[in-house]
Amino acid sequence: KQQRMAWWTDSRFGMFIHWGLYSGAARHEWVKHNEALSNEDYQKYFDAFNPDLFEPQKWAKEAKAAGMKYAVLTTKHHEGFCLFDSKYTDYKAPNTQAKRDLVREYVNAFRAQGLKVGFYYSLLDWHHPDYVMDEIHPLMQKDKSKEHYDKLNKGRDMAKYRQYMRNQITELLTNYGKIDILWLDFSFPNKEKGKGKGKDDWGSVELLKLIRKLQPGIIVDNRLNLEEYKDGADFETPEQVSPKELEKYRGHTWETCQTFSGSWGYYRDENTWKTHRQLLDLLITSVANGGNLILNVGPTARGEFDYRANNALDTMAYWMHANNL
Ligand code: FUL
Repeated sequence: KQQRMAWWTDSRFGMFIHWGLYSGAARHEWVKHNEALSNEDYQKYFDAFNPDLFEPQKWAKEAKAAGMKYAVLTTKHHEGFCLFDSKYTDYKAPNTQAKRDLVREYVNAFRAQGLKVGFYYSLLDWHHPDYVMDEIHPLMQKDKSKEHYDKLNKGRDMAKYRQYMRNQITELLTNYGKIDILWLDFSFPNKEKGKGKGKDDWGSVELLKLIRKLQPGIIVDNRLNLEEYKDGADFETPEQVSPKELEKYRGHTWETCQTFSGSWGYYRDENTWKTHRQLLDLLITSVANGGNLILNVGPTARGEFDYRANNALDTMAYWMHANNL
């Protein structure tokens, strides 16, 4: 395992990319849940999705200049929309005005810059017809009664959804060459506490076996929450923690994921952007405590980085350059 992790530990800095239909809503990647939008409400973001400014080569160059050594892209986020060409769904980029597999272009562009390539894949799926709804499903907010859930879930079958995930993960880990990281998101560790779904709902153990078989060198995050299973996770994922809290992770293998502002998806009107000083502080503190930082960019639905993201990345690039890093 140590050998498998060597490049990752050495890299220290990566780029997270959250991109999907929610980028068009431009107000948080959880918008479907937060506003309890139905599939019909949400359809307009699919119809309007047209990434005419998508140039992944630009993204890759910016990542490289900022000193990042790897990237992780949301191939499918909780909304269920796939940026890749999957045989198992119509809810995918090739069926939008994009008319093509955007994951493939990302992979090619980042590899061409010598960066390692990772995939984020959401276990949650707010679109799949077999996905059994629960309290973190978007429709829950309207009516919390058991009767309502039973009605919604009639005919839904998690076994079929598990098969769908296995099929899609097989596609992702077969059709794009060597994939360096798989970032699965997310499972609740204590399902008994009554929240969300746990390892049996996802078929986590089986899923992980499949992943390791298809890509023996791949590095997998810890969000399957398989504590009892030794090979269950390669790194911990402290999310949006303060630089001070990072001290707690010393001695562990970890990557802190952080946003420029409060959300992961593009949120046009959000004004809580971290200062460049704060971003550098996060990077320095992560490295000083023996961990990685994966900094997130939420591109617009047209496929470009917001000017505030570009400015921040430029500052990081300048700082790297000034320090001969
Ligand atoms: C969380 C997700 O719910 C967020 O939307 C985001 O993807 C973050 C990295 O992980 O669990």
